[in-house]
Amino acid sequence: MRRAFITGLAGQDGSYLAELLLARDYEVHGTVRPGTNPATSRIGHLLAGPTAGRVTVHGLDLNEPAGLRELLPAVQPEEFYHLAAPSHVGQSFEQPEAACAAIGLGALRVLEAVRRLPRPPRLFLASSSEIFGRPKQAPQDEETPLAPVTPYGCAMAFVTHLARAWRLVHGLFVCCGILYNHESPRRGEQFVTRKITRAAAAIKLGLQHTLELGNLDARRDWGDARDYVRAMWLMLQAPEPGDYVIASGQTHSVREVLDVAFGHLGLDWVRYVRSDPRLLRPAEPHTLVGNAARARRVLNWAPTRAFAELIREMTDADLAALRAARFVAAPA
Ligand code: F7E
Repeated sequence: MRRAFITGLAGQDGSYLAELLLARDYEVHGTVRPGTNPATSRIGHLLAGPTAGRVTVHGLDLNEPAGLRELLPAVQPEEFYHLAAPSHVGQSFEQPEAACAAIGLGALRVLEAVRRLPRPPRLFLASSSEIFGRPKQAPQDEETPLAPVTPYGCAMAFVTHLARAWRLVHGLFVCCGILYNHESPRRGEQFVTRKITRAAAAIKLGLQHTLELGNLDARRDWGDARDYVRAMWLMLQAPEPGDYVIASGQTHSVREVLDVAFGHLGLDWVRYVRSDPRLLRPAEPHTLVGNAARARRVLNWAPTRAFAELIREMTDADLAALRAARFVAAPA
């Protein structure tokens, strides 16, 4: 049985990746923030039933330098997926030092902990389209120069360079996934797609009356998180390590997310959405759209779910969850 290690096990990507690995007969170890209750997190369902004995959860603060170094020799994974990091770009403007330290030093510690093992596992590092910032070319690929414009993007550029250097200098099998936005019903509620799908559902049920948003004209290349974790796994199965852009290749605006989510529930979003200048960011990247040709060619990877279908699925999931919560909360 192969053994994999995932940092950020209870995140959107960590939980889907754990499902994928368990379905392929792996034993999965992973970290969650100390204080997280795994049973009520996104991996709760994996800790009960048939997969329970194959998942081990480690409460570990990755800002604590020695933690991973001490844990890894006992686990000895064959594959290591580093997914834990602050992921909100807007918040990285408010706390740039904390965000850059957690993202940059977090990845560096992983590289060093892995490198010092007697049999270093294959390593996946999550990078982001934010490294391209305001690129001169669209779509972007693995050769596009890095030009980040956000603290988050700068830190991810550092991670991307680290991966390239450690591969070259230390001969590590390390792959860097340059991931464009990826969403799902498990997306955190602070990200714009989920904020919108949840609000549409809450407004439909009369639980909410308005929705405050920032820049409605922002465009992103949005894909499905389940497709993106499959790409991570494929990268570590390839004969050679490398960097891969993982993207849908199409952009949509925040307005289009509103059209699909509210339209799916028969609502006109113009009646409910208010603009809140506090939600505008000091800088936005431009024309971020990815060319995943290398992943298609080398990994045989292709996205399976299109934008509108994904947003409708997220809206349905939020409607069902809110209905269930209301049913539980209501006295019999
Ligand atoms: O914003 C605009 C906002 O926070 C998307 C992370 O996974 O993808 C994600 O970062 C756009 C931006 O994602 C609101 O200004 C308008 O232009 O959903 P988001 P993001 O910043 O693109 C990249 C690839 C990552 O790597 C990150 O980890 O939507 N927007 N109004 C808003 N965004 C938010 N969050 N909230 C609003 O009210």
